[in-house]
Amino acid sequence: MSSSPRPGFATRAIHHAYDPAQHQGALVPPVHLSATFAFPSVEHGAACFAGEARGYIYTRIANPTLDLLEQRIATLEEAQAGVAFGSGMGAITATLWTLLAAGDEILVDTTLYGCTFSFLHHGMARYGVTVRHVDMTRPERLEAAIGPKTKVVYFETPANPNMRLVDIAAVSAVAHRHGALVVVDNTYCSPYLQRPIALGADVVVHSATKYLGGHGDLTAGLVATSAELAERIRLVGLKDMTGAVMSPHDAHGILRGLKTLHLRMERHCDNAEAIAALLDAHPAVQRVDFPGLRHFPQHELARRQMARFGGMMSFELHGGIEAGRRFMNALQLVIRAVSLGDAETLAQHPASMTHSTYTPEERAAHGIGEGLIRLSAGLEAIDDILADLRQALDRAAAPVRMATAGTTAPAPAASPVDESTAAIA
Ligand code: 3LM
Repeated sequence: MSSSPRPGFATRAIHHAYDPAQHQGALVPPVHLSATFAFPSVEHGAACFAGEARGYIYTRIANPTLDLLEQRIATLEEAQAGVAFGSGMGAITATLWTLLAAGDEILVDTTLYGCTFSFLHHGMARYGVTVRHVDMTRPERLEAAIGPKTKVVYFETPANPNMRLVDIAAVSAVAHRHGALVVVDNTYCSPYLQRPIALGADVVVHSATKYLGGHGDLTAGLVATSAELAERIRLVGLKDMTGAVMSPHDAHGILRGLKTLHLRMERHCDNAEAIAALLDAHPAVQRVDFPGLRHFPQHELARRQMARFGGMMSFELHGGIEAGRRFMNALQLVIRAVSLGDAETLAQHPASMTHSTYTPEERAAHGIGEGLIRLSAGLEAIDDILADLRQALDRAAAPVRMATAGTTAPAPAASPVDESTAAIA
């Protein structure tokens, strides 16, 4: 019998780095709420501060409950170490404050989450860091743009909100040839679907508010990277530059969420595929951006890079933003809310919500349509989600149909579309 070199993903998500026997048999890891930690002697305290002895000092620097979560995200992301933060933006800003200084350049993809975009342009840029966008779906463009001042290459894949994919291995190879570090926001996939470090990236950042927590009841961020970079990010970006420490209560919530990540992600993916098929076949819908659709322009890359196609999608309706408003206001089960990765299916309008940090001109230049709707597939019974979407789509399309038919009759409740013809691969 061969012994397995490493337990499977779900086993590590449930057991890694915790032994009940070391904690009076407690199945669930204790939550260490203490902000500060007692030193056995002045000398030991001084040695801890000097980095000469191991020991907890203060929760903004390290805490046993955060420690366990950091070890869990490290093993799941195939990294050496993790660092926990009070939000995804805490993780992103602390990482970039650590890796960049005045005079350096960061190259970022065309499309980014709204607050990441505004942090770079309205934050970093004020401190002498050059921020330039490059279309990272074309690695040859990165090769042409990268230079000796480029210290960091940064992207999301899939990108929030328009689902563009970036080839992590290809972009990492270009960046490393030029001595730049690669930082990937893996929030949309979670490590269950995609592991950027195994593909060549140096740092993974997460909004753990999303799939990792999974229940919409906490705000948190995580970083996974090498032991050396994690220590720098902890001591510079976390301890001094942001102070964006995670609450031990929230670490407990994420440790609980991680235990079911593999089950939840499978259901998010199942539901998203069925939703995308409905949207793709519905006459009210102009275009669906979902990596699982055979006609999605980067479908082949999605198959190579992601274990499945994820729970996120965006789409535009015929009739643009007005039809989009009618659709969103007609939703009854699906909730109108930002955020993603929750048990509830969520729909939001990026141009007026998550990406309102861009000007209309910037949104146009960055491929974020004014009529785009973003949907996060939840975990509800799929028939109920589809029924709600169908009735809302029919209402969104109703004025167009009435005009065409020259009648004021209400639109039919059920769509005549044959969803079985939709092109999910
Ligand atoms: C959202 N996103 O609805 P926090 N990286 C990505 C993200 O999507 C987010 C963050 C980082 C949304 C939040 S918008 C007001 C609500 C890809 C967050 C930042 O700091 O934990 O929110 O993560 O798209």
